[in-house]
Parts: sequence; structure tokens; C-alpha cells
Amino acid sequence: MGVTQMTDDLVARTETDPETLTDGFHLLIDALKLNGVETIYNVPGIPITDLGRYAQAQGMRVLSFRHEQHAGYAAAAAGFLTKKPGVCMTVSAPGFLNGLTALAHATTNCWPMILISGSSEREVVDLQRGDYEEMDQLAIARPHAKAAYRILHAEDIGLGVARAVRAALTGRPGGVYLDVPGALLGQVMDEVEGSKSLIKVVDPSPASVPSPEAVDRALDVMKNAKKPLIIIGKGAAYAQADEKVKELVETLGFPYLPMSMAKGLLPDTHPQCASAARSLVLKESDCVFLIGARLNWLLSHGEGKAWGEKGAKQFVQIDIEPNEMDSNQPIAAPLIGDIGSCAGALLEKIRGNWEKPSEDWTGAVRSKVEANIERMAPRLKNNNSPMDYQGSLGVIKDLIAENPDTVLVNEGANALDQCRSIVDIHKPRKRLDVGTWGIMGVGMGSAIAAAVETGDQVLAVEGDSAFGFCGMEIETVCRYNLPVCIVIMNNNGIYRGDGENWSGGEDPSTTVFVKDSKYELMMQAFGGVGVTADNPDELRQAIKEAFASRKPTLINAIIAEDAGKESGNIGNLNPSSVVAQNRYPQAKNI
Ligand code: ADP
Ligand code: TPW
Ligand code: MG
Repeated sequence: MGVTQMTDDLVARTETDPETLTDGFHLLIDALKLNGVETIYNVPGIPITDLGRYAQAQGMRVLSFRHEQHAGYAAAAAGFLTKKPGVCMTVSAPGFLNGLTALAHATTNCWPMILISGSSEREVVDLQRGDYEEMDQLAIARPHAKAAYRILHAEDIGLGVARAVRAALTGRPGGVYLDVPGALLGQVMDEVEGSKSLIKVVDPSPASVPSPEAVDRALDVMKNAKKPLIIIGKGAAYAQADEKVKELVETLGFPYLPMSMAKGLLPDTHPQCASAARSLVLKESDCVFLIGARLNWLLSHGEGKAWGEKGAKQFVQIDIEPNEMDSNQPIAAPLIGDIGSCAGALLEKIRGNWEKPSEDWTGAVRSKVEANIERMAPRLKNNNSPMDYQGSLGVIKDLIAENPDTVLVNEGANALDQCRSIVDIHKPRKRLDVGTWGIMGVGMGSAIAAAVETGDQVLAVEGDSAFGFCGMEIETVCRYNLPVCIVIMNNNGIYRGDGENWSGGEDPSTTVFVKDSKYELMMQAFGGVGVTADNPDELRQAIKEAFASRKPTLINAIIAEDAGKESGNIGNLNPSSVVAQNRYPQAKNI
């Protein structure tokens, strides 16, 4: 256990042989590097300004943001994309709290992230003596994180970082808080002793193999199904077992639905993809095989009208987290393990020995998919001005098909729901969106992380409201000259731009913004390319130019004010009351 003390020897050596010493700053950087951390998403200030400088000097990539929330969202997205903890670094109290939203977001989405925050000394915080940016951060972080640790002594830095890395990655991944009091960074110790104290975490996300009984049970349930369905979630995308998942889905031969961030794990154009027949397969299927997807609100908890008759389905579920089972519906066959190992175990039993579901079922699903795609096609080709979601997103669908390595970032309400259903994704982990919380403002952090971590072109399709939560980070995009093209779906407001103030007063409605805002000028202010697109042809041209130049670009895409719906596809989640509807006749029309 560490008890760093400035012995007389150490004090003397700071004068005579400083090169034989190390300090908290360097131990923390070395410990992170030893564990494969190459990038830090950061906002500087006391007490971590120099930590960022030294990390940069030591060859790490340190990207400074304009606000911690977006640095944190970038770290969370990096965790999802790389299967390694994304690291965010913040100052004490307010900076920490700004970053905490992102840490909670990472935990909610089961992504590995480490929030390192500077803090005040415990002696001052615990007696509430009123320090500069004083706060009991460890206690506040704990309920929002998978784990939370504080390091008090330089010789414990190796241990603290190892604990954080392992906790972030092991089992169900999540966000970890690492509290770093300012004084720790300045602590000095012998360099040789210091480097011995560092720990390289071995096998932080070990394979977790399902029991043979669980595999047989799952296959028994699926064998007896007449109308089976697979739902693939972002846990499967995260697992990076792409080939195995593909082989499993193709061997089983079931229709499948990708959840939004699992799109592209198999291409959305795959013949088994049932996205365009979602209502049919959810309602009619008799067996649902969940692969890294929770039966949470995004799947209406596996119940209700969308799911057809109650109790008519059997569920099989792969998840790394045993406690996930039965959280919403009884799981007839739980498969506890990592997706690669579970898929592998299933495949071993069924390769060359599996009867695919009958053509009655798969053919009916396929016909519905084809009919719906055909019905939609002409709408995606319209050249209306102002644009609607179909015309504008039809262009983006084409351009993503032509450039399948592009990472699509997407947030908003209609801008999100329409883009998710219209724009096909062709490769794994090429779509980043609002995740489990449906959180607005993740767009710029996600876009920056995607560009930094993959080196690929990024296209961020942003509702004008969603963009407003993170818009200042376009300066960050320009500063690092990242290949990020932002398309603002500008309908002058939240859901729609034509809302009215029901009091008849002068204030605008609660859901509308300044009409015809010139977002493109914001981008020009920072030296990026900023243009408007009034129709789909202009939008196509502007995106093509951005892709060709890879310059930071913002396209203000003019969408009709009345094109969207209240809350996009989830208007049903708004509370309503008969009393209010009687009082405000307008409410009935929403
Ligand atoms: P979606 O929102 O796409 O439906 P969720 O976030 O609800 O997906 O579910 C992802 C699930 O995947 C979580 O329950 C998580 O525990 C699980 N998971 C994450 N990584 C792995 C892995 N490597 N192997 C198995 N399950 C995993
Ligand atoms: C952190 C609530 C959900 S969707 C949305 C808000 C404010 C904006 C929708 O408007 P946008 O898209 O982006 O212009 P469009 O195309 O429909 O007009 N605060 C947070 N998260 C959420 N989800 C909200 C508020 C919300
Ligand atoms: Mg809008």
C-alpha cells in the first residue's frame, strides 16, 4: 500500500539527480500508455493543465475540447469503436460534473470509458473548508459509474489505472471514474521503483464461454420455432466478432433486425435483413434470438401491441451480463458469454447440420421487405425545395452506399428516426447515434472521436436542435482539421419549426428557433467550409465536395418547417391528459 513521503533522500535528489526521479504526472501517463491508451479527450485547467501538456510531450494524442461533456462523449464513442477504454480528462467540480453526463452515458450504453478528473485534497474536501472548485467527486461519480476509484499516492498510480482499465472492460463494459487529487501529480518517487509499480493489465476482457447445456437448450428452442427472428444489438457491434455473427445469422437463416448501432454488422442490404418489415416480424415471430441487445424501451420491453399476442414468443438471449436475463420477459434459453464465444459454440453444433426456417416465413418477410422498399423508393428521389426528410436523406443514402467506409453520426428526433430507417449502413461500427438514452448533443463528440479513432471520413446528420447542444465543438473539428462533414437538418426547431405560442403572446413557441438561422456562417468563422443546400441536388453536390476535399464542412440543409412529427417516431411516449386536451384544442392535433 502506498504512502508517498518526501524522505530526506528524495528531497536531496530533486536537487542533485532529478533524472533518477519520476512524479505523479509521468507515472499516470506511463501507466495509461502501458495499457494501450493513446488518446486523451480533454479540457485543460487547474490541476490537470500540465498533465495534458506532458502527455502530449510523451507522444500521446491529447485533443482539447471546448466543453467537457463533448470530450466525454468522444471518449465514450471511442470506447465503443475500439473496444478499449476511451479516456476523458477534466478539471475539478464543474469540469468533472460536465464530464459526468458522458460517463453515465457510457455506463448506460455498456461502453468502456475512464473519466480522469483532477480534484481537491481530501483533507480540505472532507472538512468542507471551501477549496477552489471543491467537491466530493468520488461520492458523486459512484452511482453513475461501473466503478470509481481515488489514487492518493504516487506508488499506487499503477494499481489505480489497472483497476480502472479492468473495471471498464471486464464483463459488461462501462464507465469508470478515476479521482486524481492535484497534489498526487506533483508527488515524487524513485524512477526505477516507480516503473516497477506500474501494472499492464493482462486479458482485461477475457473470453467467456457458455456452458454446453445452455448451447443445447438454445438450439432446442430455436429448432422448434416456425417463425424465428434475430435481433442484433450494439453489444454485438462492440464485441468485434463480425465474421462469427455473420456466419451464425446466415447459417441459422432467420430474418434479422439490427438495432440502430448494429446496422452494418451485416449490410442493411442483406437478403435476411428485415428492417423494412419490422412491424411484421415483431408481431408474427414465435421465437426471438437477441444477440447483444437488451429488451429495454427501445424494444418496448418485449411486450405490447407491437409484439403481438402476449406469451406467444420464446426468447433466446446472448449477453455477457447474467443479470440482464429476465429483466423484461422470461428468457427461455439464456446464453451467458461473450458474443464471439457464444456464436462459435452455436456454430460448432449447427455447421452442416441445420434446417433453415420454412420458405413460408422467410419468403413472406422478404416479400414485405421488397414491397416496402419499392413503395418508399420514389419518395427518396424527390427534389423538393425546401427539402423533406425523404428527399434529403435519399441523397445521403446514395452517398453512403458509394462511400461505405464513412462513419455516419446521427442525432435529432425526425432527423434521427428518418435517417436510421432510410440510410443503409454497409459495414460494422459505421453508425454512431444517441444510444440507449436518446441523448441530444452527442453528435460532435462522436464525430470527432470517429475521425480520430478510424481516420475515415465522418458524416454527421444533425437535427438543428441536436446540433445546438454541441455546436461550439465545430471549432475543435476545424482546429484539428478533421474530415467531418456536418449536415444540419434545419427545420427551424425541435420536431417542427411551425409551433405556435398557445397564449397568443409574443414569445415564440417553446419548440421553435430563430427562423432561417445561418449555421453555415459559424463554420466559416473557424475557417471551415460553410454552405447552404436548398434542394437535394445542392445537398448531393456539397457532400460530394466535402468527401473529396476531406475539409471540415458544415452544410445548412433547409428542411420544410412542417416536415417533421412531434418527437419523431416516439410521440407515444409523451404523457397526455384528457384535462389538458380539453383545455388546449391544439394539443389534439399534435
Ligand atoms: P441495443 O441498444 O443496440 O439494443 P443494448 O445496449 O441494449 O443494445 O445491449 C447491448 C448488450 O450487449 C448489453 O446488455 C451488454 O451487456 C451486452 N454486451 C456488451 N458487450 C458484449 C460482449 N462482448 N458479449 C456479449 N454481450 C455483450
Ligand atoms: C440531453 C429531448 C429529444 S429530440 C430533441 C430534444 C430536445 C430535439 C429534436 O429536434 P431536432 O430534430 O434535433 O431539431 P428534428 O429533425 O425532429 O427537428 N435534452 C437531452 N436529450 C434529449 N433527448 C432531449 C433534451 C429531445
Ligand atoms: Mg429540427
